[in-house]
Amino acid sequence: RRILRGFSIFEYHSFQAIQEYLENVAKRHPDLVTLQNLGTSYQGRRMKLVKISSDPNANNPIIFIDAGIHAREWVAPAMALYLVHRLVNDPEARQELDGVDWYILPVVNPDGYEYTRTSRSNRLWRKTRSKNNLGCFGVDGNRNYGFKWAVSGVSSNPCDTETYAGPKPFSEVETVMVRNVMMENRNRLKLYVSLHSYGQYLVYPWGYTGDFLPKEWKKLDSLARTVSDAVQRAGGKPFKVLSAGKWYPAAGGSDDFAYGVIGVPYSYTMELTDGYEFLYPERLLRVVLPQFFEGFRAFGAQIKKE
Ligand code: ING
Ligand code: ZN
Repeated sequence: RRILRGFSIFEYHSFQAIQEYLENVAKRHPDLVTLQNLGTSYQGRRMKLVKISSDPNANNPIIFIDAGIHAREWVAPAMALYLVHRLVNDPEARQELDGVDWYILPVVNPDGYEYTRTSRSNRLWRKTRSKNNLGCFGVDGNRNYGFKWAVSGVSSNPCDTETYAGPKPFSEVETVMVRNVMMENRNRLKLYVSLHSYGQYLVYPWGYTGDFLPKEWKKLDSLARTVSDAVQRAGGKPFKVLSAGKWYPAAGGSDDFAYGVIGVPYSYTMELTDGYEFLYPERLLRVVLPQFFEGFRAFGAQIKKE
């Protein structure tokens, strides 16, 4: 379905095209959508938080979704954008807005994202693009958050292309921006979901250890299963639900930070799609994105109930 002069929601887009789409949505729906400038990425790309609210003065609970902390996981920004599209344009989905505000940051790591788009050989880049002293580039944004930083599942080698945690917690401007969004809204933030790919996992804290679970793990587990069921009812694959650390321990993830430091009661990492690793075919987006949306409806329903 074509919207906004040739922009298809079921395609992968450049960071600039994504930004233009968001500007257009905000312009067409000023009553519903505002864009908050968060600052610029390492290479100077302007990052904007999409705030969708039918009543910005109501102090509603907030659901915060981010995507694209890992450059190569293209289906995650595509899902975040689709979420914006449905919440704004679908009259039935608009019901999900009553009583809940949705804050969406579709591309946390725009420098890395653009790097994966520019040449075939860079397609599987994961990290940011900040330069470090060894002449290597990038930090794993999902090892860079300041909770139990670097205690497990990380590399301390700046040239490691996968899990380098950075020289210190929040060394990356991009993770600082996400932290700022969480800090500024900590009282109203009830659900945080970080979108990744791949493997069809829906995991919750702790990520830094698999030895034990948070005290309230049953709440986290049960909502995740509700979401997975909703996706399955829509024809999608179910999610594997467990704590991130029981899958594989890794510290410095955004979901642990949201849960352990900010105190967000529901915090998840969602690994979208299965079967194509990081190269999820564009032609299948129109099949899976609507299925995943039903999962977000279930998330919204729970937060409304609380
Ligand atoms: N997986 C996440 C990663 O950052 C994760 C998920 C985080 C698992 C923390 C366990 C602990 O490794 C992907 N695909 O990036
Ligand atoms: Zn990832």
